[in-house]
Amino acid sequence: DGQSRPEHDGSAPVRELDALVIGAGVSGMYALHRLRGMGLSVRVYDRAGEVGGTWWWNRYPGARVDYPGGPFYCYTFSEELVRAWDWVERQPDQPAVLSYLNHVADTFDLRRDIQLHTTVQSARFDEAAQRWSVETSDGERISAQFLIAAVGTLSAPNKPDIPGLDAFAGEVFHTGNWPQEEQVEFAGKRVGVIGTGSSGVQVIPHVAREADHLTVFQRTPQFALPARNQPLDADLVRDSKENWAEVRRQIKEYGRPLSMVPSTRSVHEDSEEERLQVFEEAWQQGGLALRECYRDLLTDPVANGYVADFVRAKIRETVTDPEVAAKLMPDYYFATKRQVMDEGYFETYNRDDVTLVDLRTEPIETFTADGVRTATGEYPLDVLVLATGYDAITGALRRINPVGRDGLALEDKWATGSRTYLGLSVVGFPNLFMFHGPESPSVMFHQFFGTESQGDWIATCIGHMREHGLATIEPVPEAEAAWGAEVQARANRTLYPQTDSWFTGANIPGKPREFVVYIGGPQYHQHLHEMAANGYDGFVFA
Ligand code: N01
Repeated sequence: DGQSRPEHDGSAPVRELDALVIGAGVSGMYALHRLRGMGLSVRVYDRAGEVGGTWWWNRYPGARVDYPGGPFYCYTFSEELVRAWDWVERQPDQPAVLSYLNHVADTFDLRRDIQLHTTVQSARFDEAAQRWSVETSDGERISAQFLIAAVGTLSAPNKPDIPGLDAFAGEVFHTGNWPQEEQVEFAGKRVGVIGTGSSGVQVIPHVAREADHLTVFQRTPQFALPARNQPLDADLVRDSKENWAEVRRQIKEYGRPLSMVPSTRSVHEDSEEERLQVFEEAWQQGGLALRECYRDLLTDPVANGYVADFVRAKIRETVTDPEVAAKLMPDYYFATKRQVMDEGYFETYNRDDVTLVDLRTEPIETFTADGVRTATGEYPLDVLVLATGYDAITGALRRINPVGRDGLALEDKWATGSRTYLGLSVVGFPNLFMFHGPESPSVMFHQFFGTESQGDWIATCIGHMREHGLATIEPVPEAEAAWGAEVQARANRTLYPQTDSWFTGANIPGKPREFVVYIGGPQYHQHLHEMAANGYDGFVFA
């Protein structure tokens, strides 16, 4: 714990900390463990009722790790921790991941420095003190040398601005803000789901099985792939535990274990017959196999067209009513939105009690007290599920809106683009560090390893500053500009920026259109640590 000192004006005492961490999810917990281990006073604040971040909030039925993360969806830094935990499924469900994160909190005795049910309301850099001044929802004031944003990439829910939504008299739930205590009952009810991204595609089959009637309101049809979850192979689990150092090395070098590294073959090396065979095998294998069975599916429009046609044919085969199947045909570049995985999603549309509304041809006009009115129909509803996603990557920190030097608010700094240096730091915001910030590999790299790599970098940097008696660190504008250009150049070698998605900010009206993820994760992490070893090129200390 940091020490508190009373203010001269008689107001509440200010808590003094070396580092204040916002968020008690995967990154915030690692930051606490790592920095406290160096002897720093650290405290974590989270508005949630428990640790776990996204895995605490996303309790909707069907929520699970949706790619075959298997025994590798976990922290990698401690072999003891790896050995102490047994994963059961290739794609662990939300309760399993949340239990694991609670186990981590207990193992490393993290809870005593985590303050739950507490929102960080404001953060301002005090130039005279060279420290961050922070206020929380319970009126506490904190002065910290370092402000560490572990706020999550998909944690600021997007509630769409649909006319009349507030007039709807039924229950409304967002998948990312699911009730914690009560069980949501769908039985005997008419339920609407808006959104067919990863969350919608996971929740829809569950709701369909329970509800009296389900209406899905779809704006963009999806290239969902079969997840094909299964129990974990005992040999794989044993081998990975026994050889964890090697597993970790592979994750560091390739972003994943070698057995899961994408093919280096081009689609153009194969005949049509061979290609279809490769696609079919990958489809049967499930998970990300189809996206990764050739190296050029995400860079070459022709290659992408082949696999897109293959998936569209699979959807047509699965959905019995051709008119419904036609509405489900995706028409963006395959896999350029975050890949959606499904467990019986398309089959759900063969049920008599499920209706698909295509919002492109039949837009919502308004919500009423009883349901939805579209251009051509009325859909009475008792319950509405918003699976409408997030103000991703930048939204959570922008909502806190830290104020840096010269009164510069982050919202203004990022009004035309989320400029950062290395996705970790921002010009004008000394001693602010971000986990998985914009322009870092964030959601396109092993989440836990990425956290550890950034957390280790932050810890080393703070150690360096203490050793040399330095009060602040901040990137220089040239480094920030060059990094932004590098991130965009890498993205532009792929088809990703050509699709409207949360990767590009296109899902939030008014958000700057830019590709906010650094593609090329392993190189990022190498670069990060080499740069530190070479004297923190691009930063100034004071
Ligand atoms: O959100 P999304 P999500 N009117 O933004 C639609 C991770 N995740 O919560 O595509 C009508 O992908 C929107 O339509 P469109 C994963 O990284 C992981 O599903 O913008 N519709 C879209 O269909 C994922 O990518 C797991 O045209 C509106 C949907 O809502 C990320 O979280 C599970 C609308 C939003 O899809 C976000 O996924 C779940 C409007 N006004 C999520 N506004 C794992 O299992 C939005 N939509 C690990």
